[in-house]
Amino acid sequence: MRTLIAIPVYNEAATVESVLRTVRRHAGDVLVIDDGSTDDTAEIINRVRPELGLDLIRHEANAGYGRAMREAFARAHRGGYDWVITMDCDEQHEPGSIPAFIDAARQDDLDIVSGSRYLDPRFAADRPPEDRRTINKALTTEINARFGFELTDAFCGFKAHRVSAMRRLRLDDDGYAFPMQLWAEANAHGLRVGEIPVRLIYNDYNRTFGGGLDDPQVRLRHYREVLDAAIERSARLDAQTATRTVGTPGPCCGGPCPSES
Ligand SMILES: Nc1nc2c(ncn2[C@@H]2O[C@H](COP(=O)(O)OP(=O)(O)OP(=O)(O)O)[C@@H](O)[C@H]2O)c(=O)[nH]1
Ligand SMILES: [Mg+2]
Repeated sequence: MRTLIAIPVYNEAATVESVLRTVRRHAGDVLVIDDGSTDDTAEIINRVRPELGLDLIRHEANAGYGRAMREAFARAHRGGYDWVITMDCDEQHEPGSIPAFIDAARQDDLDIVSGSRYLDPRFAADRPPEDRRTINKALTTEINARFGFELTDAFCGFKAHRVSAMRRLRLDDDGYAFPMQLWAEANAHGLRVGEIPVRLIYNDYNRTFGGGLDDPQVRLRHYREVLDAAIERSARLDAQTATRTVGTPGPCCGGPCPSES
């Protein structure tokens, strides 16, 4: 089972070196997606890259978290990896949990192993800002209600993804709402999703999303819009496929084919 670790990075000069050094202790193949950072992130990555043997995708201009995820899936596919584990670079995800994701993936009964900061109260090291918790709870409840999932954390960026399953999904969101599209497409393609507990770490209460998403109402509305659009699109595409199938005579089952009646 070949696994790639993929880390999206945007302005993480304070933590990028320690995260990459620690990850390297738990993983062989590491991809960094440096997305037009404007602080010292790029210089730091360039300095440690030869020693740590990192694979790198760099954008001159910021393209977004979702874009980075999609590029990680594509690079994992091209590299012939079976699984790609994504994790953040702000020290909210412990590299020491990577073996737990690999073990869960190795069970071979899931397509997405999602970290959850709310699955096991013993893992609740810190308290997230109220707006983060409220929005997470609201959307996680909605996603479970609509897809029949039993998630406890729909927003954790620490996940293991089966590369072949990701290939089947129609993903095109570039921003922070990417997880909404991922869950909708996972449902539409019947993927098996599950969770493992990860530590809830909150070390910087001044972090921002930017792009107007720091207003919780705006952010909630945006996530819902992306979720609704993904659900509506897959329903539309499924309907088109169904119509096409009805239109085209299928393999003859020996009985009178509908098209001939
Ligand atoms: N490639 C890329 N990575 C990004 C972008 N925005 C954020 N990231 C990275 O994605 C990860 C998650 O971003 P965060 O801003 O921490 O998102 P979050 O954890 O939901 O929000 P916080 O609760 O504020 O930490 C971090 O490693 C960021 O550096 C982006 O535009 N492009
Ligand atoms: Mg974070």
